[in-house]
Order: sequence, then structure tokens, then C-alpha cells
Amino acid sequence: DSFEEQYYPSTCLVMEAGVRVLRRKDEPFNKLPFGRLFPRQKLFRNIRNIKTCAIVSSAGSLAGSKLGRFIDTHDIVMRFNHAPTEGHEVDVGSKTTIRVVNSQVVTKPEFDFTRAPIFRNVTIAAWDPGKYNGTLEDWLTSADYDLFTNYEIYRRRYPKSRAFLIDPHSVWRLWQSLQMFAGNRAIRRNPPSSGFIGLALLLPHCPQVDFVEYVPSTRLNGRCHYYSKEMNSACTFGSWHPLAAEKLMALDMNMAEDDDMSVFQFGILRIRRPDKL
Ligand code: NCC
Repeated sequence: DSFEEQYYPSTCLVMEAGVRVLRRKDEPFNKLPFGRLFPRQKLFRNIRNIKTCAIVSSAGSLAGSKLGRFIDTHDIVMRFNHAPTEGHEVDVGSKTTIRVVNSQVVTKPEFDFTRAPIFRNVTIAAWDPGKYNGTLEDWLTSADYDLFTNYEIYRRRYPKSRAFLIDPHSVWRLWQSLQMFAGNRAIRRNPPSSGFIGLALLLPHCPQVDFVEYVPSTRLNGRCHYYSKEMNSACTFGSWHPLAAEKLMALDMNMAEDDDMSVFQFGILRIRRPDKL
């Protein structure tokens, strides 16, 4: 085993899942008109200049955190679904580089994916799990939510946009990494949350990732989201997604100097990419 694999096994396991966006050259999209909708650009510009990244979970306990300024110092800021910054800048910052969105958000009319300003002028990485052992052809006809229609509308409306689809096979590989980490404790066969998918997607592009309020801090307040009043602890500890296993694995990846202080007091998990240690 390499040095990294010996000392940072969970970070390596997450990297090995190879979570990625679909490209034009990928089978079967290289033979389908649909594949020509994929942007030619890379996921991020100037990847060599990326030094630090922040991932902002949507957790209710971000409310009152005053972490906005800290979040905005990062070169890349990742957010999820329709989580707003407007009105919450003090706690969550105002910079957004990329949004990871699930297929419900792309599909359901209330989110207005193809028009809402929140999905404009940022990189989009949309995902849908499809069937566990399904081919990509199957996925095109049997996604959990048909994200393809609105993706096409969006890409035609904004041809310069950086809007990508996440390879569903890579989502299930990440689930397998989670299962490897969990060992003999079986995790449910549902895909990881957008948060964990986002971490796996970002890590190969970023030497240092600060994941904010993912592992719950002492601010824990029972709220589902920082942007709504709904009380629901399942948002934090999991019901459908294997969220508890994800968070244990993420905590195992933590490299912050004074780790308890950083994670539980400030709500910041610091993860370093193994090759840059
Ligand atoms: O709630 P959601 O997640 O949009 O949150 C984004 C990511 O933040 C982390 N999170 C969130 C709340 C919380 N209390 N603790 C957290 O750690 C998680 O990592 C989460 O992934 C999703 O993952 O896409 C999810 O999306 C929602 C929902 O579809 C969208 O918000 C749109 O309304 C799902 N909720 C429902 O379907 C009701 C949620 O299960 C997963």
C-alpha cells in the first residue's frame, strides 16, 4: 500500500470511487444526439490555481454560525439544491461556484430549474441514481426523476452554461466505497446524499476541502435547513440516504489540526487530498 492508503484509507476510498461528470466522448453518449448537449468545458476553470474549497451543507445548524466570511475566502464554494445565500450571507456567505442538485430539483415545477436565477451563472452538477446495476442506456429511460427533459431545455436556453450530469455509475461506486468503510455493518442500498456526492466530486480538483456543518456541531438545533423553520432531525442523521455512515466516513477523513475543536465547536471538517499531503 502507498503511504496515503495506509494513513488516509477513507479519503483514498472516496477518491477511488471516481465520482465524475459525463463527457461527450463517453459511451453511449458519443453516439447519441443527447451527448452533444454536454458542455465541452472542464468542470472547473484554472484548476491549477484552486487551493482551497468550501462545501456548505444545508443543515439547520448553520443558522447563527457567522461562517459566511470564512466560507467566502475559499477559491471554490459548493452548495446544494436550491439552498439560498440571499438573506443568509452572514452565516453561509455569498459566493457560489457550483451547485450539486438532485433530479427532483431539476424536475419538480416548484424549483423552476430552467429559469430560476439561483441556478444561473454557476456550475451545475445534476445527479440521479438510476437502478443499481442499470446500464447508462437504461438510465436514459428509467431515471428516478426524468432530469433529461429540463437539462436539455436548460442547455439549449443557455448554451454557454457549465451544466453537467454526474455519471450514475460513479454514484453507485461511491455507495460501494461507503459500504467498504462500513465493513460488516450493512448500509441501505440508497444512493449517498448530495453532500457526500459533492465531496467525492470536488476532492480530485481541490487540495484542501473544508466541509461546513456536515458532521453536526454543538450548534445542532433540530432544524432541517438553515433557510426554513422546519424541525426534522432526520435531515441531519438520515432516513433515506445512508447519511450516518457518510458522516462517520467524512469524520474519519478529517485532518484539521485540533480536530475536536474544529469539527464540534466550529462545524468545520478539513479534508486534504492524499497526493498533496
Ligand atoms: O436537504 P438537502 O438534501 O437539499 O441538503 C443538501 C445536503 O446537505 C446536507 N445536510 C442537509 C441538511 C441537514 N440537516 N444536514 C445535512 O448534512 C446533506 O449532505 C444533504 O445532501 C439531497 O441530498 O439532495 C437532499 O435533497 C432534499 C430535497 O430533495 C431537496 O432539498 C429539494 O427540496 C431531500 N429531501 C427530500 O426529498 C424531502 C433530502 O433527503 C436530500
